[in-house]
This record gives sequence, C-alpha cells and structure tokens, in this order.
Amino acid sequence: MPPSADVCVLLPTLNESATIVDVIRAYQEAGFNNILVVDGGSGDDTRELSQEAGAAVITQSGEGKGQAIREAVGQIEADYVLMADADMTYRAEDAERMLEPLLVGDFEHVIGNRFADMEPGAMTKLNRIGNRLINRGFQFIHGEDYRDILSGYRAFRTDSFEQLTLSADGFGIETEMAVECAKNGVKTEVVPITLPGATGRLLDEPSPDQGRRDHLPGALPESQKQATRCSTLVALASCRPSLALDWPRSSSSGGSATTSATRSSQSGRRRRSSSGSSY
Ligand SMILES: Nc1nc2c(ncn2[C@@H]2O[C@H](COP(=O)(O)OP(=O)(O)OP(=O)(O)O)[C@@H](O)[C@H]2O)c(=O)[nH]1
Ligand SMILES: [Mg+2]
Repeated sequence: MPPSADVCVLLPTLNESATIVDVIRAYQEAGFNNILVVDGGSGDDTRELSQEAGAAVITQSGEGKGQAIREAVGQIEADYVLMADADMTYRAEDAERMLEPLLVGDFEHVIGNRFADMEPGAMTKLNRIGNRLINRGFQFIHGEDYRDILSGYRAFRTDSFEQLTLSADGFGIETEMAVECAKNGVKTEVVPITLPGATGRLLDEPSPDQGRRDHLPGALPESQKQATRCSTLVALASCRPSLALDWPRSSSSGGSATTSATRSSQSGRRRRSSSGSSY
C-alpha cells in the first residue's frame, strides 16, 4: 500500500467485546491507524475496549448496521474506506488486496469475494445456496456478475459513496450498495478473500465448538439477516426500468423519499466536515 494512502477502517459493532480488540490490533499491525468504530449501543464494553485499543468511537443515532454505515461514512474525511466486521468474519491480511484496485487501478468500489477461499465450516450449506441464488438473481436483474453481493468486506472511494442512493437501515445495506453500483456505473472490482472457518470467528448459527451469541441484545439470527438481504434485492428490482412489467413501480414506491434522505445525509456530511468532526 502506498504510504500516502489515506484509509479509514470502518468497523460497525453491536456487542462485540469478545473480538473487537483483536480485530483493531490486526488492522493496526497491518499498518492502519485510522480506525473508526460505529457502535449500535452495545450493552457490553465494546466502546470502551475500542477506545483503549486506539480506535475512534461514535455511537450511531439510529438503529441497524445500514444506518450505522451511512452515518459513519458521512463523517469520514479519509479518501478511502475499508469496511469490515468486528467479529473476525474478515481478515486484516486481505486489506491490501481489497484496496489495491482503488489505489493502483481506477476502480471506485471493491467487493471481497468470500467464495474464492472459504475455509471448512465458514458458512452453512443453506447459507451458501441462498447466496448463490441471490447472486444469480442480481446478475439476471442488473447484468453485473459481482460474485458475492452480500459480502460485508468492502473498500471504496469515500467520494463514490455519494453516488449511491442508500436507505437500508439493517443488513440490506450490502445488497443496496451493489444495486446502486450497478445502476450508477460505479467502477466495481471483485477480489478474492479468505473466509475463516468456524474456529477462526464467532458464528451466529450454533456449531459444535462454539456458543451462540444471538442471545445478546440486538443480535439477529443468520436466517433473519438473509431474509432481510433477499427482500432488499427483490424490493430494489422494482426500480429497474426494464423489469417494470414484472415488478411494477408505483409512484409512491419510496424512490423520492430515498433520494431526499440521501441528499440530506450528504448535506449533513458537508456540515459535519466543516465542524471538524472527521475520521
Ligand atoms: N453499529 C451497528 N453494528 C451492527 C449492528 N448489527 C450488527 N452490527 C455489526 O455489523 C457487523 C456484521 O454483523 P454480523 O452479525 O457479524 O453479520 P455477518 O457478518 O453478516 O454474519 P456472520 O457471518 O454471522 O458473522 C458486526 O461487526 C456486528 O457487530 C447494528 O445494529 N449497529
Ligand atoms: Mg460477521
């Protein structure tokens, strides 16, 4: 990575005290010092631990991973954002590979493809099948093969985020980002990443060697996350003109509300930037 690269590592968190320090340290060891944790009001000591480990911490004003990401990116002044996960779903060792298309090539958005190197036990069979169907559906609707549109490992130019009209509050955010990249011609690259197996991270589904963590406040079971992602794709398909006959778009479909929400968040970004609260 060029020494001049101005990258903010963005970590959304909700009750991640078991892993957050290791995740922050891993990115620091990989050479990243600008780390922003956007917390969803954790009931454990995620925020305190993050601060002690050297990350900047903000608490989101709303709810859900999507709202957290949208709010946090609006406060980031670094040129590039590396969006990861606080539960060791992704590896800091892949960070350079994720950023390369932005720094060396002329891409604006990068998706880490978890299916390129999936360690045993990393994902349930049902989840893999669901992902495949969603990716095929996306390719059919939007004509782009992004391989893994649900991946939460993303890198993007901060200014390219403003081209995306985003409104998802929860786990539909990655789907929405992929749809918006395709619709707006945002130059998107897919790079292979490793998805660690069950021993390398905490999974929400029960596994023989791990306890569940979905008893924690706010944690959603995997099936519910997938349902959110899938319904986001179906809902957004209605906005594609060539499918208008199959997916009628009503004048009250929410498009204009979405656009104005994004505009207000973008003007919020400019306001916040001038107030000096940036990462
Ligand atoms: N700020 C914020 N972060 C959240 C919220 N919900 C989840 N997160 C964080 O978002 C990241 C992704 O959530 P996960 O539950 O790991 O979802 P996932 O990676 O798709 O699923 P797994 O494969 O089970 O890890 C984690 O770091 C969570 O702590 C929320 O409401 N607000
Ligand atoms: Mg995760």
